[in-house]
Amino acid sequence: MSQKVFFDGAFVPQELATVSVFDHGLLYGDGVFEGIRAYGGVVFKLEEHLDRLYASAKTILLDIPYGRDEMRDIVRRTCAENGLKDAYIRLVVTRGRGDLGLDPRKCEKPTVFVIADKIALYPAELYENGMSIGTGSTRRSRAEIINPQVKSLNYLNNIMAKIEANQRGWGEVLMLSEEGFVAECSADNIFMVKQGGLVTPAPHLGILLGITRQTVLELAREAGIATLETTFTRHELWNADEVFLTGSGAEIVPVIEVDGRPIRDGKPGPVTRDIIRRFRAYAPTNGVAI
Ligand code: PXG
Repeated sequence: MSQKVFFDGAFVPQELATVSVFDHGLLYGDGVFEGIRAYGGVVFKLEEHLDRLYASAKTILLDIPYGRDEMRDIVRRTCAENGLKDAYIRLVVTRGRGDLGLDPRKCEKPTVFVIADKIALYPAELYENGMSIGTGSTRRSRAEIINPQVKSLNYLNNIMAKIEANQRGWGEVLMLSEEGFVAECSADNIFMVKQGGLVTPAPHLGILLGITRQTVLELAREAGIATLETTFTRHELWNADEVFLTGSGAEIVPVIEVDGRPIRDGKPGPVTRDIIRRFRAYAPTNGVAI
């Protein structure tokens, strides 16, 4: 059965969900998106994803043609139309069809589409055994260039870094801030464990404020695990007790090696395992029912 995609106001078979070659999302990466998961019939943290979507759109002066209630409903219905209870949802709003100049005023109306599908980003084995990562030479851009807090369609910065990971055989790539501090990975936030507490780069370091990151910080605090958002270098990361990544697609992935340095004994650690366990128990209970 063909998958149904919400595309500009209707559910259409995926073959018919096609964007114009004049769409500025395609021509210029002019648009915003969200990657969301559903667990057991609950769209995880949908309100938080909608907050971020509308905030990203506001910053780039893009008027989303649906109100929040409509958008919430569209996401739920896209899962329902495809009979999905566990899903990976991609919500995209582009500037829409314009002419060949980059002026957004030429675009008639934003294009909106929502896809609900299944993905397993990484093999199950990786969550057990951990991942090796390394630092890319591509830095995260500062807010005045392309603001990492805006989840825009302009991902070339991250893709350039991901290409380095592919070339070097790393599962993910660490990206530093312009000043050389640990920032985040191409599609995930990063945490380290020091003396039993969690440490993660502070928002000002040029990171996307991940919803999984925020969830992990909250789960840790509830469990009495100390948390700190701060500035640190790779020296501190290489010498951490544990390292893990967080993201809607990746969920929580243990990291066992960074830049050829094994993290402690090179095996996923107990705090990471505990956080994964807490996250898996929490996720299906927190969000909006399909
Ligand atoms: N940093 C960046 C740069 C991201 O793109 C995250 C952190 C994690 O944020 P959330 O809110 O998901 O915890 C992201 C996530 C994917 C995928 O398939 C994920 C993202 C973008 C593209 C693909 O996992 N964003």
